[in-house]
Amino acid sequence: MSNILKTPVLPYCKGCGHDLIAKNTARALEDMGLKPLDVIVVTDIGCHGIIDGCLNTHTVHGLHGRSVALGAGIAFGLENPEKKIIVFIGDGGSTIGLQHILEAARLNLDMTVVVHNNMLYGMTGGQTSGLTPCGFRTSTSVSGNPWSGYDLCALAHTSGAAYASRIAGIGDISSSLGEAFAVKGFSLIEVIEICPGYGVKFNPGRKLSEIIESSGKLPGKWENRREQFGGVHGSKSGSLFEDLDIINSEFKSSLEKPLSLIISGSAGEGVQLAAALLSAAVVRSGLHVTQKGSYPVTVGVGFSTAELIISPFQIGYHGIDIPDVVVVTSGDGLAHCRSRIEKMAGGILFIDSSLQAPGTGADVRSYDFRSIGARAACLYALFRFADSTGYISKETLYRVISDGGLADKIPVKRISELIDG
Ligand SMILES: Cc1ncc(C[n+]2csc(CCOP(=O)(O)OP(=O)(O)O)c2C)c(N)n1
Ligand SMILES: [Mg+2]
Repeated sequence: MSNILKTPVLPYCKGCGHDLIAKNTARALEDMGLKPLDVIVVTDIGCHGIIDGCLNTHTVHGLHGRSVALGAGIAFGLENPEKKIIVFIGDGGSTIGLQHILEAARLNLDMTVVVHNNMLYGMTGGQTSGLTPCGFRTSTSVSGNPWSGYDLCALAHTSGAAYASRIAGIGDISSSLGEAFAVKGFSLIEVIEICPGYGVKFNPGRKLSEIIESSGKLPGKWENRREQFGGVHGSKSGSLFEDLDIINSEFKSSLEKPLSLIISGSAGEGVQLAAALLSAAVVRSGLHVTQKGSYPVTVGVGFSTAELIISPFQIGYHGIDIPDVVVVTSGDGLAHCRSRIEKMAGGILFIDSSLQAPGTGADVRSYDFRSIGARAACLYALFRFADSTGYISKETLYRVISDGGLADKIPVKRISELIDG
């Protein structure tokens, strides 16, 4: 009795090649001395996929066509190179998710894909798949498939698979499976079968060997001598936060409740940079902040808007409906947030003096922000915000600029003259 399989009676139709593959897979793994938990089987959607419940191995059931991508993810993350990753997939799934196979082959990830090629979509009623041979009858090609199927082994081989083989699903295939399992790197083994439910019914009297012969996709083995992907096994990238500088809070703020701030100007005029500098100053002041940028996909033209929530408390949601404060430095910026400015019943609107402020309940404060030059207008406006609200000190902003090495690039002196007179 197999220790890989929970039961000798598998839930397949009588005569199904999937049964042969499952039993021979178990035999091959046992011959290799692998214990059930040394093996991770990822199955796809389809008749072959119902094997999960019969396996003592680790199992993951994927979405249709995506099981190779799941297997690839496991290969990338797995720290123990002794574990064996096997993906079970049908002819339907392997052509629906063909690119996942080609990518895993191209990277030569350490895994084996077993393609259960019964030449049609078995589970859903016998429809034609991308591997159905020319002339083979299915429920959707009643007079025979007019096209030939992909040569999956050739595709895997030319994509870089260390090993690809095609065999007929007849007799003891455990040594062929074992050969594929033993490969270090990406191996694919395509097992050709006839679905006893639909293949036999639609193609009476045809023999598997004759179908294989006339398909032109003959059994064979194709190898590439290459190293398995070097990045695999234990070389996971660290936390993305590890590389970030810790910002210490060394200044104080008088802000007692959350404040929502929209900064809106034109692309290329430093809106996002100014918002990032203000955010850093906010953190230095012992507060929390979220920053969200929005701009057209063509990033070089049109508006550029940053939305900030500044709060003495942790922020659970970064969306802003009606803002407390809006800073507008250009016509593009005004057009983008005009409707929200109009909805403001209070708060403050800082707006460039070249622009006509919309009707709003906000306190409108107009300054010639652009006099300092378009690229620094937004930052100058944020100094005005800091100066008139007092939530963030100007000192904190100056410190963020100089610590960021930006003192030469930003007209700090001119800003200071304009603000402090
Ligand atoms: C994304 C998605 N598309 C379609 C289906 C419907 N569906 C379920 S099984 C199947 C066919 C499976 O055929 P194959 O991969 O050849 O496996 P077999 O049943 O023949 O073993 C399809 C199309 C699905 N479950 N999910
Ligand atoms: Mg199939």
